[in-house]
Amino acid sequence: MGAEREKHEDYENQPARTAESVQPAQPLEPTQPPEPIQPAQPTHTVLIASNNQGKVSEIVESLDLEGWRFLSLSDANVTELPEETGETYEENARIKALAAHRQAPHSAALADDSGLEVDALIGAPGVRSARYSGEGATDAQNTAKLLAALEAVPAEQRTARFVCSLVYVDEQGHEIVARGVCEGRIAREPRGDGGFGYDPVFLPSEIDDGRTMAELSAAEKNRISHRGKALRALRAKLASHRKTSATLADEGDAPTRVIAFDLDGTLLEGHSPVRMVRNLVARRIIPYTTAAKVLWWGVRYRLRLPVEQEQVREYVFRSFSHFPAAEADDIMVTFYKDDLQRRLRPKALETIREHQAAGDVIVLVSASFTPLVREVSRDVHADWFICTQMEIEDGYYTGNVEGVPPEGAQKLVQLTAWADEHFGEGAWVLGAAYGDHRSDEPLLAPARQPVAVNPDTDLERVARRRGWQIVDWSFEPH
Ligand code: ITT
Repeated sequence: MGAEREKHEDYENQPARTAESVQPAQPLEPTQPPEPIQPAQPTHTVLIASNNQGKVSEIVESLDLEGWRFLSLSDANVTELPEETGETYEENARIKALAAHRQAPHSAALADDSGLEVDALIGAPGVRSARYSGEGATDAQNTAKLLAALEAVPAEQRTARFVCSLVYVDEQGHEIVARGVCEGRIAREPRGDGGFGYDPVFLPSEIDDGRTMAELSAAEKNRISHRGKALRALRAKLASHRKTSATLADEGDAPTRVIAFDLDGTLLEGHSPVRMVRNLVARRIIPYTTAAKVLWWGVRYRLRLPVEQEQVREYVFRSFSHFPAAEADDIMVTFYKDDLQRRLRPKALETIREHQAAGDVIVLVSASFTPLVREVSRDVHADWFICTQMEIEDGYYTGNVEGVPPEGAQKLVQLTAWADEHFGEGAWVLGAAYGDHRSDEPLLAPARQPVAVNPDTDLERVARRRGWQIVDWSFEPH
């Protein structure tokens, strides 16, 4: 762990590797001729959010991506993961990945949640697999309980499957999810000492020679296992995000069409930070004095009087400074579900679906905050989002912004940087851009199809002068 991984261009066709074959990259000899210039590949540090050493080694062996290095929880000084309160593997994996990401915000995080589902036990132990025979249970105790529960169950009814969900969260909080399933049956007694967990009693259907999962080599398990499948799906998704211009040019692809959507007043009926403050006041999370300042800010924004975006951020996030960032994020997600989710404009959703059907890449570009924009992005199945990231120190929001917030001309700057990195300079076009506010003009101007959505008077004037499309997406949320 912690070592730079070897480079591989073709993620899908790599040979299976063993733990011994993983070597730190060797420094170049000074006498070697210079390498031809390659498109820059960023180095990513990925924190594996798991205390299960069996999982960690399987993940590190399978996920050897170019320019990546892996850290364990102890490498990153992350002492504990939160309770797994989700009802699905994906929810639990997200809880672990986000918690690790918050404690080490400069790294990406990857979490696995997995389990064994036995048909004769109506899907048990499922998400409770690690705790089947109680908190802190050992693999041997869990396996013994399982065999006892199935004692009277005949061979043909001992069908089961391992399921794995992976949640990967990158440095900016963007999420990629992947899943894998491995079908099999439960043996009568444990055999083999490879793998971990329920492997000694699991007879995988894909290698039907009587061996349990614990009797397979690491490479055999990786080929058929739920985790191996989920990791391959994740690698493919990661690879498609990292396609370079060289690859696109080689394939002779048409340029990728990127479609940019602003959030507040465009996708959403309303302004998310202002609505959130109202909600937080009603829930007594922030004081009335702060609320008054933010609401006054909102009035000035609507009246197009000069406003300082950073003021509203500071008001909101200073109120959060006495909660751990994880709790503050949960508060924001609850607000999204209670309020913002039903304010997503149906016409916006329909437009996104049309672009998706045409194979376009959807990117949300919003000055609103990560937990809110991430939820919208998930709901509309956007390919990416760019938003304001607030600084976290020692697990608490400081009220300062991390980096530069995407507002005004920065929306286009950050979208261009992202698309150049992912598709290659010159290999993508801004197919369409949707915005509502005069500050969205720099984002809309270079788009092949600029669309002013319920624009304010300034943007409407520009749109009329330049012949941009103007649409009315307003609706009454209930
Ligand atoms: P982390 O949460 O720290 O990652 P954990 O072991 O608690 O580790 P889970 O909550 O995801 O992880 O529980 C998964 C349990 O499912 C695991 O402890 C095993 O009992 C079982 N399991 C998952 N994958 C398995 C595999 O490949 N082979 C055998 N058992 C597995």
